[in-house]
Amino acid sequence: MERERRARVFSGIQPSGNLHIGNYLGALKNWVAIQDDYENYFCIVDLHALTVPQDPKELRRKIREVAAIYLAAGLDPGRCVIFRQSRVPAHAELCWLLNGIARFGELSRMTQFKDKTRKEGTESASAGLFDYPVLMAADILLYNAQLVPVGDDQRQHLELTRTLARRFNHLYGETFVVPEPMIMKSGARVMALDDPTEKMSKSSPRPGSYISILDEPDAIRRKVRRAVTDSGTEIKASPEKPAITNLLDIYSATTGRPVEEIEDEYRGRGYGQFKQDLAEAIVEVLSPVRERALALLDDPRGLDELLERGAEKAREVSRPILASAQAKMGL
Ligand code: AQP
Repeated sequence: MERERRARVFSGIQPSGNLHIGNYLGALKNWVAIQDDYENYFCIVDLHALTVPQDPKELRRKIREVAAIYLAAGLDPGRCVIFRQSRVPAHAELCWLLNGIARFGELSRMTQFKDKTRKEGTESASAGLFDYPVLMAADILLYNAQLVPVGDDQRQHLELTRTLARRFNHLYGETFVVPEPMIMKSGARVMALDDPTEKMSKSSPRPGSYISILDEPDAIRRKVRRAVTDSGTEIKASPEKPAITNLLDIYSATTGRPVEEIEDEYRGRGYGQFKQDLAEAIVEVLSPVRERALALLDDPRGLDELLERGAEKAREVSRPILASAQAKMGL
């Protein structure tokens, strides 16, 4: 397939905490797998991270850490464009244009906003957190991406992106490609280890709720051992057993083995052995990523330069698309 004819892919991760196994299985692993099939733009969405308070020094450090994890997980800058969102001002500019057509009502229905404001209430939430999905729409539409590989948690945001693209095209004439989600079956929704009704989240204040990609092997073993389980001893996925279902899903996504096969293997055996084997499977996958990432972090300037090269390319590709939207709107 010629490079020009490949469909374009856009996706990103916020540098807002410790990247975890959910980000790996729901996003990164899939990005690596499709690298040769598409024209890929993988972004570190640092503007999105500002929608909740960040310590500036820590944010700077996290941005490099995410870049190192992208590379360590197997993204190849020769085959994809890796860059920081804030180094391409067109993201914020297109977000503002789309704010003119996005509706308060539709943003109010976004479950991520509701989840993230459940504890503190909406009064103190930033306007940015409310507007997060519009910036995400800008990220994607700015590259006329046809496909967006994301975890299941982002499905609703992607639907809004599609709505905004269609609305813009209808109001101002054909401008944006309406993107399709690309959601893999396995690993698409990894739940918290200490509460399987909650999504595993990197900004969680409870480190025991997630397995970080940079966790040491012993920390991984400890977290898996302490992961909550359901009543009974049967190792079987079912809606009544959300905790064991989550662990089975993680096992399956980590090893590539179907859930049923794993259930068969552990039939009649207790949680103890299952958890021990699951922990080893996770260590086997994450340890090499961790080691490569730590080595890459020894060269911060190299990481910065790589991100800057990516941003140059992203600016070049997105500039005419932003210009077209501006012109259509009368600017
Ligand atoms: N628990 C998850 N299971 C599967 N996929 C997940 N993703 C996130 N959590 C899970 C996928 O990772 C990508 C990056 O997500 P993000 O950083 O843009 O924001 P998020 O979805 O809000 O992720 P987190 O970890 O929950 O971060 P915080 O706590 O900072 O908000 C996306 O493709 C997402 O689907």
